[in-house]
Amino acid sequence: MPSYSIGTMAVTGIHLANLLLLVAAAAEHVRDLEISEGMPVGSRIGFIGDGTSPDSGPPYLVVPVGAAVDTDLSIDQTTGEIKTKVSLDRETRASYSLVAIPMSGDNVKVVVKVLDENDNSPTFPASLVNIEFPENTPREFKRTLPPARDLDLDIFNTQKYNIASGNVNGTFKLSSHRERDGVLYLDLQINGFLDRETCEYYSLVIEALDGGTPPLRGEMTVNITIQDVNDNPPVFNQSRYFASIQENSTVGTSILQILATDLDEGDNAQIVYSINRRQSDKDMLFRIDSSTGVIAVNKPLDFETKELHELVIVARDNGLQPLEATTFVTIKVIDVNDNQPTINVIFLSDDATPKISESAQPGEFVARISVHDPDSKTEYANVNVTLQGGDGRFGLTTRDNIVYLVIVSLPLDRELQPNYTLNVVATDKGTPPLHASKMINLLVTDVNDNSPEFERNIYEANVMEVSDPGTSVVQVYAIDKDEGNNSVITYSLVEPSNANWFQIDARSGLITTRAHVDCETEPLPRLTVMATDNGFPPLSSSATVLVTIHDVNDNEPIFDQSFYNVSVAENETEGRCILK
Ligand SMILES: *[C@@H]1O[C@H](CO)[C@@H](O)[C@H](O)[C@H]1NC(C)=O
Ligand SMILES: *[C@@H]1O[C@H](CO)[C@@H](O)[C@H](O)[C@H]1NC(C)=O
Ligand SMILES: *[C@@H]1O[C@H](CO)[C@@H](O)[C@H](O)[C@H]1NC(C)=O
Ligand SMILES: *[C@@H]1O[C@H](CO)[C@@H](O)[C@H](O)[C@H]1NC(C)=O
Ligand SMILES: *[C@@H]1O[C@H](CO)[C@@H](O)[C@H](O)[C@H]1NC(C)=O
Ligand SMILES: *[C@@H]1O[C@H](CO)[C@@H](O)[C@H](O)[C@H]1NC(C)=O
Ligand SMILES: *[C@@H]1O[C@H](CO)[C@@H](O)[C@H](O)[C@H]1NC(C)=O
Ligand SMILES: CC(=O)N[C@H]1CO[C@H](CO)[C@@H](O)[C@@H]1O
Ligand SMILES: CC(=O)N[C@H]1CO[C@H](CO)[C@@H](O)[C@@H]1O
Repeated sequence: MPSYSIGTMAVTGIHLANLLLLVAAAAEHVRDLEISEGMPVGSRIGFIGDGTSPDSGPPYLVVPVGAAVDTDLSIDQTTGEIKTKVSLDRETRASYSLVAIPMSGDNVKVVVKVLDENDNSPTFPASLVNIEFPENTPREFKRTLPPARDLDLDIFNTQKYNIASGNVNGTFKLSSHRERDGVLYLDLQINGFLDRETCEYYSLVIEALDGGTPPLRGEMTVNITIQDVNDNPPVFNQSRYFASIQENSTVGTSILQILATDLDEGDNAQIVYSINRRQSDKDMLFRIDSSTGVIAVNKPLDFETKELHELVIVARDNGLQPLEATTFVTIKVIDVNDNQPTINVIFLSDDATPKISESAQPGEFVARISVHDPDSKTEYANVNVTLQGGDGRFGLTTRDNIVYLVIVSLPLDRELQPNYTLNVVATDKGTPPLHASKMINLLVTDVNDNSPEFERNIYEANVMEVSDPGTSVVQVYAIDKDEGNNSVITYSLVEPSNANWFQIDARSGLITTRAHVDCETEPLPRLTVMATDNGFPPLSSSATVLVTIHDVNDNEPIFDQSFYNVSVAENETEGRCILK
């Protein structure tokens, strides 16, 4: 047997191995001791001998079997008392083993078991966890959270989790289960509906409790961000929109702005406006700014073509699966007085030319006038028609204020006034009113209402009895105020009393002798000339021609001598009578 040495410090590796062999061979008793962890330094654990009281047998030679016996325990080799050298921590070392070899008797194997105390709280690996859920995440969906760990055992380990705060409306709940490794695993579960538009952020404080009395506690903040899902369609701020625009507005003029909003966020809330051309505004008279919603004139407008435009406007968000909304925009085009009334005149003469017979009776129709006002929907309405000119001889009549008739109101006389200038004026009721006028040059046509008129009622003429046939006597002249054939005059002689002495040229009115006149038969012949026009029926008038026929001297003149011989001196003065 080797010599004893006190304590274990001197025991070398070789010696220890030998001792262990010795211990193993000699061990007979086992002494189990217990002490709670965390007891103050110097607390008695027990005695080697019988565990509770000092021994008589020692001193012992103590041989540590496990580690840390020397540093954590103090062993009185005389009394066999074992005390704590430090405050023991089960979580660091749960048991100590040593072999005590007495001077005599059996070896005692001592095992000191450190009993667990609730000296550790449940602890989460991180104090803040950020997680995200899409807003349409279904109920009961689970997300595993990092579990809290507690180094203590059994009841002193983590026993449950609670949501300590932040669980608005009970939106979340927790579930947990313990695995074989003793860890209480934690799941966050959705208990209600996630709607980012109602609440986009939750901050939950989750506590973990162990089973101590009182329980120890650890906590963790879970920062939950609700991610947007395109679950809201755009919404217009009005169900209908109305606007009006002047028809002469230039291209590009803004008419109105519409607005749609989307409760979602990001692209899901970004709105693109468009005009549904399949259902409206196929002619592309309007355009809309896709981002601002401003509707503007795209092409020139015309009230007369279309007065009311109904646009179907679509607002679509920019989500991956876009949602859209539709609204209606009514645009009224305001009439601007840009169209003159047009005047249509139809003349009621036989050949539809502007003329009226001078024989027309008051009330007789001259022309039909209709006025078209393109600015007005109803064709001829709202137009005031007046007639100017015509010296009051013409008037307007209408039964329906749509068609007007120009009528003769006073008798006409072409010979006084052969034509009239009439002015038809149409005025519409626009502001300012527009005028349209039309000049009519109305010709008064002739009627054979005037007889030819001789310059004189009585013509006087002289004719020598000896005159040859064909000698001019006198020229008569008549005029006719009518025109055309109505004024073409034919002259004639009424069957004369002295047959065949005179004749008249039908065109010129020149009266000539036709034969030898004889003073002794009729010294003062009286002729009646007729002037007849070419009208239908013809009119005529007459005049009288008084002719004087002169007698001729029958005796021839006789000279008193048949030969006259007279002598004249050469220096005779001029002018002196030389012969009679
Ligand atoms: C909680 O519920 C109330 C009543 O239903 C509701 O008005 C409120 O918006 C909810 N809050 C959250 C954050 O869900
Ligand atoms: C929660 O998370 C969001 C982003 O996920 C972050 O902006 C916010 O600051 C966090 N809150 C806290 C208290 O950490
Ligand atoms: C449209 O017409 C009105 C009335 O004639 C006029 O006052 C206005 O200046 C016009 N506008 C344009 C853009 O031509
Ligand atoms: C709707 O939005 C448009 C454009 O911003 C605005 O002019 C209009 O006044 C809004 N309508 C209502 C009822 O708020
Ligand atoms: C037409 O105009 C005339 C002259 O200006 C006026 O006296 C008359 O009252 C008007 N008629 C209508 C129907 O406006
Ligand atoms: C209208 O009559 C006048 C005389 O009153 C005449 O000078 C003019 O030439 C005539 N115009 C037409 C077109 O007949
Ligand atoms: C005038 O009379 C002649 C002969 O009678 C006839 O041929 C002509 O057509 C007439 N002219 C008119 C304008 O009536
Ligand atoms: C022709 C003729 O008889 N002539 C005469 C005219 O008179 C002179 C004189 O008196 C005569 O000498 C002419 O013979
Ligand atoms: C008139 C006149 O002078 N007669 C004269 C002509 O000539 C002769 C002769 O010379 C005169 O005697 C006339 O007197």
